[in-house]
Amino acid sequence: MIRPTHRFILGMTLGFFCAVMSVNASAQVVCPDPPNRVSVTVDADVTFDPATQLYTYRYTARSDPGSRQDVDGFALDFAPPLSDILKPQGWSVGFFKDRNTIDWGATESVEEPPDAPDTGNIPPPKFPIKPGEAMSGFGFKSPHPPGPVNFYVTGYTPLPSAPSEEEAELLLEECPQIAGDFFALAARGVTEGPVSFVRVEIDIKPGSAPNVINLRAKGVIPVAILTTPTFDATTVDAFSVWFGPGEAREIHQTSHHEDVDGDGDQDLVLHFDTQKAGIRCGDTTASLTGKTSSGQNIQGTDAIVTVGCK
Ligand SMILES: [Ca+2]
Ligand SMILES: [Ca+2]
Ligand SMILES: [Ca+2]
Repeated sequence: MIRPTHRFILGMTLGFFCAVMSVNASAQVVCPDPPNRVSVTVDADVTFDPATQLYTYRYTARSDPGSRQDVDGFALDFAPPLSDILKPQGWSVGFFKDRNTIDWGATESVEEPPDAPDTGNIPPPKFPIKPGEAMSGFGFKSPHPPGPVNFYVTGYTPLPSAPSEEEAELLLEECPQIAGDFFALAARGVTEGPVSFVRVEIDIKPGSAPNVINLRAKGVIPVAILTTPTFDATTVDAFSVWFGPGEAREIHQTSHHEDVDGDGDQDLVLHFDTQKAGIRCGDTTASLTGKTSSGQNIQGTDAIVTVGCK
């Protein structure tokens, strides 16, 4: 299958270089919307079968009535392996090569009449998720229990056709927001999916609650990993830790031990660049992922309140 990124770039390439019926050959650039003008929630239904020791995950993606595009892509992070993968009618499924993300795409297109003009665009998907509608039929089985995972959605965007290579280049120059990495372009959220992490307790901004994150601030966000009767936070490898959707690294590539919650044991304190953490307006949680010195994956989540939004 073709991943959304590739679908998108393919659309652009075709749009640029195919002969087009253009009535407006002026160099005026009108930027198309990036493929993320969608607001989607994803409900997970998870059941466990003791006989097979497998969890069955079923997803329903619901596009808000205010979405401005039809949803044509849905991707989800997971801990491998997956089996018995399901897809809705007219959708195909694939995986990103360099990360554990499964990717469904509404790849079946509407049939266009044979005499339709060639605009160079990929025809619209036949079975998208339209604004205000929901789609089920995404699913798989996994040996791993549910935990919070990121999902990513894309919207269908017809691209303008450029009558010449120069104007195509101008379009890319003027509209950098329409091309790029799938994970940077896609809208995203958090749902339940298979995780193989040990859950750890974290405290964003130790000593303060609620954890107000000013997204305009150029500062750092302190995050403590707490030591509990079952987890020794001082075993965490600070170099392995990343925080937030932007996967920020510890700003000093170091950490210090401190009893931040005053319960007598040493916790681990890390600092992350606010801007690099990639937290977005309206996010209500932020997560931290890393490894212990013995290689065990860990993940922790804490509540946040965002301010400094436009
Ligand atoms: Ca706090
Ligand atoms: Ca403790
Ligand atoms: Ca402590």
